[in-house]
Amino acid sequence: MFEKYDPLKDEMFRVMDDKGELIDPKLKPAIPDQDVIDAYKLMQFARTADLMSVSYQRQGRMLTYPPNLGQEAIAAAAGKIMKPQDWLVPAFRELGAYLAKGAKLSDIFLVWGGHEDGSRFSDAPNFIPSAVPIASQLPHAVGIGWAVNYKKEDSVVFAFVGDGGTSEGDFHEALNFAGVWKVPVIFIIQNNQYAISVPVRKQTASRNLAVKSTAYGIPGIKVDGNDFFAMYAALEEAAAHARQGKGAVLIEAVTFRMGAHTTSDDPTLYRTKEEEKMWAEKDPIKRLSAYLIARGLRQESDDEALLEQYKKEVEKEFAVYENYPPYKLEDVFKYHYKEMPGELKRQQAAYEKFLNSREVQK
Ligand SMILES: Cc1ncc(C[n+]2csc(CCOP(=O)(O)OP(=O)(O)O)c2C)c(N)n1
Ligand SMILES: [Mg+2]
Repeated sequence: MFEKYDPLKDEMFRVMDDKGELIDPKLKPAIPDQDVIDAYKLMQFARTADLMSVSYQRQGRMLTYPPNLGQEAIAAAAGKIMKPQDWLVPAFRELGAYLAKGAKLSDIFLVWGGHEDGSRFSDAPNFIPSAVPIASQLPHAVGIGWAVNYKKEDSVVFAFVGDGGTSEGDFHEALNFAGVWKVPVIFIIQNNQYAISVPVRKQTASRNLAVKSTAYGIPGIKVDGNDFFAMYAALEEAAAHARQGKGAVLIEAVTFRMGAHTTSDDPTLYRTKEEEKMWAEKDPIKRLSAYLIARGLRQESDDEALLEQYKKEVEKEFAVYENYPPYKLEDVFKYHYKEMPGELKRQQAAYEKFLNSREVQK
């Protein structure tokens, strides 16, 4: 697959068209119908949680939130391919992968509510916290991959980054070492066309993002990220490649962020209605839904009850988050070092004094 879709040829791997019809049945990965239904449900659950998160934030009940709307197929496919011993090294826009890894939604809410306890993801082993400093997670992913090789473990590292992240030095350093050390890391670029307001065409002069793998001597492939089957097939092959000791793979998943960058962004300032409409036609949930309906694996009317049930589940998880004990001031300081150095102690004391000052009290 990686030779056939050599990124230098700039061809995009697709299995389904925009209407959810198979382009060529031979391309469809061997995946049981029930797994496809489960993936569809995960995508719907993630979307429900996503839309509700934006609304909670608007009600002033959450600090910030980066919408995943339109990108759900990528995380759902990764969720299906990841095994329990595999590592998830996230960026911050792959909610479905967090959930598939076993993270509780209430913990994810804690993260976006600014509470450090959420980042522990105690029910999800081999999962490191979300990385807001863009691409800083990728050298960590390579380090984990190196440790996996050193310990002769059977784990693959699934590392996420955005299109904007490919311009960071960390991205290039990570890919370079990944190539040299042959680490079992799958780099998944979610090319959602924008880095906040910067379109991908202003980000790079490369003909696509997958091609960046070529310079580092690792296979790369450009995939339709709104096509669940294409993402599943590419990730399955990449995971087999990594597990066989052949090293890293770079996947460019072409998608679109249908929502805002975060809840503090207004995309109407930098993109057009036509562009949004064009991408709405490629909505990954609509496409998988059409596929399942055409095969009699579900009915359109099933969604109403499903979404009602999901809304209730999300409300329950949100209540856990809202009733969680407040953030302790010392938490801001205590996670940096095993033992807090004097300078940090001084900063903590100064901050406590500030919070108790008359200026803040009024
Ligand atoms: C090192 C660094 N620089 C800048 C920022 C501010 N910032 C947050 S998200 C973002 C854009 C990221 O774009 P992309 O990598 O495409 O990911 P997306 O948000 O589209 O998922 C920027 C510049 C940051 N968080 N870290
Ligand atoms: Mg982006």
